Formats: sequence, C-alpha cells, structure tokens
Amino acid sequence: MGTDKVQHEYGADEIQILEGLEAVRKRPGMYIGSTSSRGLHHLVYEIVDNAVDEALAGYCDYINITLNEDDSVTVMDNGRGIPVGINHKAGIPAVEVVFTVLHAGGKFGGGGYKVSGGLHGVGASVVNALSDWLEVEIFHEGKVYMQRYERGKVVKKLTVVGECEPGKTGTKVTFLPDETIFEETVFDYDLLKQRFREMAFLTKGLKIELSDDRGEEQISKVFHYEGGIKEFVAYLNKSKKPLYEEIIYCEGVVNNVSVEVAMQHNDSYSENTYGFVNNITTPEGGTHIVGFRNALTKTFNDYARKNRLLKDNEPNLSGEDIREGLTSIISVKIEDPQFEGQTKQKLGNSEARGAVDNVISKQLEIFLEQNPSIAKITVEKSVMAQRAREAARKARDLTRRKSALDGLSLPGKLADCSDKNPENCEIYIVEGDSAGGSAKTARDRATQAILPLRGKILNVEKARLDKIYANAEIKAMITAFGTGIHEDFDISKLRYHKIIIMTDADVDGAHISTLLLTFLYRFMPELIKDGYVYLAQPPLYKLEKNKKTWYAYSDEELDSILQEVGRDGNNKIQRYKGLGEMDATQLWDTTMDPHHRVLLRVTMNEESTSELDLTFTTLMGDKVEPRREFIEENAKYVKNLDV
Ligand code: TSJ
Repeated sequence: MGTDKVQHEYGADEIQILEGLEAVRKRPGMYIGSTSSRGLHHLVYEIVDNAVDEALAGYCDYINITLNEDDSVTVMDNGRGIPVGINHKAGIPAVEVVFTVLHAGGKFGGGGYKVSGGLHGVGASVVNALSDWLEVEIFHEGKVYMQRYERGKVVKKLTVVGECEPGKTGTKVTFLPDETIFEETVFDYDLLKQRFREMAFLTKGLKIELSDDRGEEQISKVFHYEGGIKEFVAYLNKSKKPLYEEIIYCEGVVNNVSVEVAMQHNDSYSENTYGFVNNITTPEGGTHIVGFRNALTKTFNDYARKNRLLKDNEPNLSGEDIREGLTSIISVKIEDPQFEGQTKQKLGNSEARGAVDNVISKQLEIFLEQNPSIAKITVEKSVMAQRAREAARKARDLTRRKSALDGLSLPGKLADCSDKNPENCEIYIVEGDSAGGSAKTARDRATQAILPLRGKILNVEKARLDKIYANAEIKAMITAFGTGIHEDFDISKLRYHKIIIMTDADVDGAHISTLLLTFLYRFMPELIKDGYVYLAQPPLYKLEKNKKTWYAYSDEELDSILQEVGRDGNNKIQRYKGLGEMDATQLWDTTMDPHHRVLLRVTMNEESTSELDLTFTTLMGDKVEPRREFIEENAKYVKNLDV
C-alpha cells in the first residue's frame, strides 16, 4: 500500500473551508469588486483594517506596512496577537479560522465597532485565498508562532519558530498577491499613503508607518495625529485661509452610534464635506450627512435669530449658504452599517441621522454661545452667500429667458462642426486667439469644433456664483456644451462627446488646464465622471534631420529619438514654447489628427475624495509609443485642484 500519498485525511469542515476559498479564487470579483489595481489594493486595506480594529478596541497603537522588494507586502501591529489556541468549534487554531473560513473576521472577542467587515470587509481569508502565499507570525508570551499558506491552503502548520522578548505582543502578516488572478500586482505607494494618512486622521493616537523597500533607497512615512479629525480639517484647510482659528469639534455616543465631527470655514466658496462610516469614505453621503446638515442649518438659524443677527423680516439662511466655504469631517462608527446606492457608498442606517443631529445640535449651540465672534463671522458670510446666490439666480433666469428668445445662440467665437451627432463630435477648448486660429485651420470641420478662450480663466474656487455666471469664457463653454448647469444640467443634451482641453505644454498651460478642470469638476462633474473630458498632448520638441521630422512629447522621448538617429551636427531641434509656434499642418499632425494624436482621458478616483484625485488614461493613435512618465507628471499637477 502506498501510504506516503495519504498524508492527511480531510474532515467535512475542512472540505467546506477549501470549497469556500476555491469559490473566492473562481470569482474574485464577487469578493473584492475587481481584480484590477483597485482590487489589489483592497487586499492591503483588508489586512490593515483588522489591525485598526485592534487599535479601536484599545490594544494597539502602532501599525507598520512595508512594501517588499519581491512585491509582497507586510502588515504588522503591536496588538494582542491573533489567538493561537484551538478554536473548539472548528478544531483548529483560531488564527487558522481567521485565514481559512469566509467571513470569520471578528467572530470571537466581540464588542465594539469594527472597521473590517464594512463595505469591503471580506475577511482575511479572502486575502489568503487570493495570495500566491501568505505567512502569519504571532508574538505572544515570549514565543513567535508561524503559519504558512499557499493559495489559501495550509502548507506549514502553526508552530513555534522562535522566541521574542516576553512582553512583546503583536501580529505580522506577509502575503504575495497571486499574479494569475490580478491584472496588476504592483502596489502604488502614493495611493496607499493617501489611504493610510486618512486612516490615521480617523483614529486619533494611532501611529501608522508606511515603508517602501522596493527602490534603491527606502522611503518611509509616519502618520500620527493626536488631534484626529480636528487635524484632518486643519490639513484640508492648510492651503486656504481659515475664517477663524479654532476648529469646531463635537463628539458623542447616541443609541450605540459613535459620532465625531470637526469643521472650520475658509474663505473659499465651495463646501467640502467628507463622511466616513467605520473609517470608510461615503462619497454618496447618506443618513449621517443628512443629520449633520439638518442640525447645522437649524442651529445656525436659531442662533442668528436669538442674537438678532437675522431680523424678523429677513428669511432663514439656507443650508447651502451656511456651508459655503465649510470644510467638515463627519465620522460615525456603527455596529451594523448598511450601504446603499449604485456603488454601495451611501449610508442607509436611520439611527445615524438622529445620532449626528442630536450630537451637533446640542454641542454646536453651546459652542456658538461660547464663541460669539466665530458665530458672527460665519453668519455674516452666510448672509453674503445668500445675496450672491440671489443675484446669480436672477442672472441665470435672464440668460435662460434670453436663450429661449433667440433659440440657444452659440457663442460667437465658437467654430462649430457640421456633423450634428454628438457621438462623432469633439470640441477643442484652446488657449489664446492665435492658437485658436491655427486650430480652426487645421481641424476636421465635420467633427471638430474649436472654442478659443482668451487670457486667464476665472478660478471658480475664488469667486462667488454671480461673478462666475457673468464671466464670458464660462458662459461660452456652458452654451457650447449645451448641457446647462446645476438643476438644469442634462447630460443627454451634451453636444460633443469629447471635450478636449488644448493648452501649451508649459507651466502656464498646465495652470490653465487646472483652472478649466476645476470649473468642470465643480459645475459639471458628470462630464468627468462619465469620461467625456480629455487633455490634448502637444509635442515639446521637433527634430529635423536629413529632411525627416520627428516629434517628441517629453525629454525622455527626445533622448531616445536622438539615440536612434545619432547625436551629430545635422540635428535641428526646435523646442515648442507654445501651440502658436506650430503651423496648422503641424498642429494637425501632432495634436489633433485622431489617428496620431495622444489624448489623456480625465477621470476621478472616487475612493479618495478628501484629496481630489484626477487620473488619466492614455488614448492614442497607433503610431505613438506609450509615455508613462509624462502621464504621471501630469497626474501630479492636478492632484489637488483646490491648492
Ligand atoms: F487580517 C488579519 F486577520 F490577518 C490580521 C489581524 C492582520 C493583522 C496585521 C493583525 C490582526 C490582528 C488581530 N491584530 N490584532 C488582532 N487581535 C485579535 O485577533 C484578538 C486578540 C485577542 C482577543 C481576545 O479576546 O483576547 C480578541 C481578538 C479579536
């Protein structure tokens, strides 16, 4: 009998476990949303969330995440260590239950709120199932325990592998995502950095360290905020001018919902409200945000009336007016969060509304009574906002009536295209009249419209609505697009399915692109969300040699072309300082011809809302090489549109 093959008899429980993890490997998308870069990063968040739970329970104040040279990642905490004793129900060590049973996270221990098990909280077993290998080490009572898995299966049983200082406790998990499952297996340090900064803000006192050991030199960053979300608000307002020094802060627990809110007004005109439920961002809002807004509106109006800042014959301040220029963080912790909406990013629990309303109403009233000068500044700003809004509404009604009379007159500067099917049509927004002229000559008249804009574009972050609507360039864009704005916005009326921003490839051009993107983001975010907005990429250099011409879109590309053709006296290199230096044919060949041009599609990273993150996808004609560095450079300058 060949006994060496039968090393292990599977019990019924184990067969179930293996079937469970096999299901995860078969349909990873069902568990982590996708197998793209996004899904890859969720693996890290999942493991870190478990360590954050230990911090929320009060047993851990340090978490280290290290990106290793072999593309694996290590997450380590100084908590109690995952229990190593046998779990009697399963008959295996508790830690093995954590890594092999679906949805086992937090089954033991109990009590308190958990950040894991939230929106993406699928449990450490899912991470294990989707890893080529995973090792867990537990530090407990002077011993180091270790267990190893490969593609979800135990390959080394839990054993003591060494000793540690008697007082040391903690958990260390290292895993390598399975490259046969993920389309992308390289972790993005900057993306992780943003998320962990956010997590550290949301868990005051917790120290999170992120290290990247993959490059020549180690990079490392520590996030540690004793002030928690108060520091978060200060951070978000750091490039703006706060209207008062103090950050308003309210906290409390009502009906088992823990509420924490921090806010401060700045001198801008836009609202920045960020909601979190169990440390997960809720870009679609939900009951906690509704509770916050209700309480804010009511409390400010009550205070203003009581203190005669609003007279009897004056109307109430609207919520929108009070929130003008307000940066706020609303963080709730709740036992069984229900997420709703299309992308499951909207909190549905009704008890959260009452809890936030209750905490804010009580504490904000007291704050305003104790800080009358802050109350006065804020109410005065709201009254100004109210007046501007009224003026803007009148201006808008006027233009609405006007356009009804003369039948949607297009802006005079627009050179429209002849094709009337929006799907075929593109509009180039071009900086300057001279470049606009070249573009008009160069274009394909059937499908390409040109709208030249003059001079500096209005920064919509720094202007009130009435001024924005009065701005000629902004009016021209709104009418050309055809969609209307705000409550009139209707994407089905969009006249061009590509809106292409074309500016010089220099700092000024970058600034103008940023201002235009800011306008689109604030006034027509759907255009960006749905992928209608693009950046054109004019070349930086023209190289001529022996009657042949090359165009280079970055220094690196020029270098590589020079390497190919040889660096000698016959090279004639021209650096384009602006679009205006190109004649119509050159502009068409390099930047506008759909078969050869490079376009960057602008999209929003909806996961990191507190730091607006526009991302780019390259679309190009078949003759051009990908230029990754260039895209990344561009991605940086638009990262913080508010700055
Ligand atoms: F994801 C994970 F499960 F693999 C994981 C868990 C990863 C990391 C880096 C840390 C952890 C983790 C789990 N850190 N700390 C804990 N704590 C517990 O599991 C624990 C310990 C003791 C008790 C107890 O009641 O005595 C309860 C729990 C939940």
